[in-house]
Amino acid sequence: MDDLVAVADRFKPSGEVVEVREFGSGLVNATFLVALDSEKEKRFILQRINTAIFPRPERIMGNLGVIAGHVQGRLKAAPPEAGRRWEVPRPLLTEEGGDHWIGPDGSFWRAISFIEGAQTFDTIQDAAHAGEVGHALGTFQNLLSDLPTGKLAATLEGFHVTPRYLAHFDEVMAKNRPRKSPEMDYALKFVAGRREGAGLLEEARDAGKLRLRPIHGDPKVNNVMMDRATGRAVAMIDLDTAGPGLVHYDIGDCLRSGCNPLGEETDRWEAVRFETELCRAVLSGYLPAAGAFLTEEDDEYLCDAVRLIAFELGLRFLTDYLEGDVYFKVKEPEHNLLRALVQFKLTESIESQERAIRDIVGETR
Ligand code: GN1
Ligand code: MG
Repeated sequence: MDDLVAVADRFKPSGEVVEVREFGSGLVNATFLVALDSEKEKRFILQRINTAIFPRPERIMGNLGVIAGHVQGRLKAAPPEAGRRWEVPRPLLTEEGGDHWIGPDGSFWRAISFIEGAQTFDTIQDAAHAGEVGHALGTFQNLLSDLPTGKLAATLEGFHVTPRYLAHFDEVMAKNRPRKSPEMDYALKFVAGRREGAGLLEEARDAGKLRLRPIHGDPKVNNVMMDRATGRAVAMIDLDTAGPGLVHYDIGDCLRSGCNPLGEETDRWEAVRFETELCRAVLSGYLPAAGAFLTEEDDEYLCDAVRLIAFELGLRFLTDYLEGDVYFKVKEPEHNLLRALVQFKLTESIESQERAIRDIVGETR
């Protein structure tokens, strides 16, 4: 703990560090909430970036600076409508003026401002919450829609390119023989039956039908901060994967997360369902906030995107389970297998309701 206080001390905006405690439910980085005895900034977020996963963490910080600057400019020119606020996490600087600090052991630390008066939820609460989650993603993308993608760096090369995850799964399978169980059997059959079509979004991009834009990369429910008083979305946090990408990755991820009321950590995987009424709510919040940049061709791929991103996340969890949990943090040995089953059940539910989802996309546009 003393060490953490010393690290936090390097970033403190004012006052003394009174407490550092673990915070949030992220699966990759180590996150802490730092409390200060200060009148000004009372707390901030301190994180140790997992450099085994993010090999170029300085790119994350570069993007964060570019995004914060751009969005602040846009908000100055056109503030949010009455009754709403919109905030962007800001990087805090060290005394030397750097946006990160590298520890003697090579660990990469950064600090970001805390958004006061707001909270996150790990699972979707109701349709109003779903609408706000959609609104948050649309607002985020809209505020960056005039930022040239060249200004943002890729922090994880090919992050949502599903065929890459299939190739990695094959490599891992070639080296490991999974223990037999009905669940593993289901999971392996599930993947085998969905190899075709995994490259749909990439093919559409290569054919010039979809193009790269600034995206968030990880817009799941608990990355949207909700105002405690008004219940409205106030910020998208965790910008580590923000960069150039297809907006479809974002919409797909937001829907796979926002339309699964049991949440991605449930142990009732067989009961997992994609709720189309929540899908309607997310899209009804998303589309007006996103504004004019979506084309008809974009619409065409929205339904495929949600199916693909749910499948991709399941495949990532399954691969990590087979590889010995080298990527996602786990609380128990079968955790990643269970997470994979949740996403596969969700994918199945999306597949079986494709017609209804396509209709909702049409109706909410
Ligand atoms: C990881 O670490 P966290 O919780 O922000 C992952 C996302 C997954 C998510 C699933 C860099 O995000 O892609 O959708 O877990 N982030 C990375 O909860 O791989
Ligand atoms: Mg994340």
